[in-house]
Amino acid sequence: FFAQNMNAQNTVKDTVFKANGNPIITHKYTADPSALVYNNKVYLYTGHDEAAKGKNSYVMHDWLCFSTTDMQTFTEHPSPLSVKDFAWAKGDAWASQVIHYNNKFYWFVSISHGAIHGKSIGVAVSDSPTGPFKDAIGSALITNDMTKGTNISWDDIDPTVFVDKDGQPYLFWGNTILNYVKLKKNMIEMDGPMQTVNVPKFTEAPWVHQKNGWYYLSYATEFPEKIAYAMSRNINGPWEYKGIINEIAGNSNTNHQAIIDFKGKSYFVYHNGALAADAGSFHRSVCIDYLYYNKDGTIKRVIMTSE
Ligand code: FUB
Repeated sequence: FFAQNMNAQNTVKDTVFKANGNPIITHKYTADPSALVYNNKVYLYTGHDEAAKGKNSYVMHDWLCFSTTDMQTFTEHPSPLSVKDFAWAKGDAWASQVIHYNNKFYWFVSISHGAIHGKSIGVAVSDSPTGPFKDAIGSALITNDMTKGTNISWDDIDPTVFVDKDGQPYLFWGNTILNYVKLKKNMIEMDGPMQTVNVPKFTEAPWVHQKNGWYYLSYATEFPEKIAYAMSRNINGPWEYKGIINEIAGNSNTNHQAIIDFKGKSYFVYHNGALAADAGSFHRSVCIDYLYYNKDGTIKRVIMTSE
């Protein structure tokens, strides 16, 4: 299943590792992946595009969970979290991430607030990576009222949590403006002031990971979206922009990535609109390709594969 082809521009092509090829989930439309490595498994958490055929807007009611031991066969677990689990919210199960911390699993979600205009960040918690999850706060962690940096109602979306070497968790999130804040070790309260990160042409979908002493901040840039990234020696920056990781995701305007290492290999998890000819921006599908680093820590371009 595996072939690799590097060209002069330092790109990697033809990375194939799944029995059924990309997209990896074909019985449902899946979007906004996040991935968690835990106990020799990868847990893949996704959004769920349910718009009727031909409807050009997001219809997203719940989040999905899959696991794999080999990155080839993915097992779906019963839908572990939905908008209904947040009594204060009213809809829109947008991008999310699950993080393992102090023997609990915290699911940070983007969701529309029922009383406050705009999108918010909520948190659910479970003792198991597959749930059941329950609302950890009973209200939003971040609302549109707290961050008035833009005129848009969807600027408080796309949470990603990174735990630094000293155990300190950080929440990054945003659209147009990239915010971050320290979290208390209970994961459900802020521990200090909200700050912003200045990276070029930030649209949304931040993801923070660390490898070989470098911190990586990848994000969706421009619109239609590509995934770009910056590197730093410190979680608080300064972040140095390093370029594009992958191009516009075919016929999907959005792109949304997770980056993990598992069993000695690095993976780029993302979505595109490639499941059906008429799929596209509101009928997205999660894909996975290998990710390769250069000796200086920079990331080689991912060329999306369908194999
Ligand atoms: O899926 C809804 C929104 O589209 C997500 O929150 C963004 O990252 C973009 O993928």
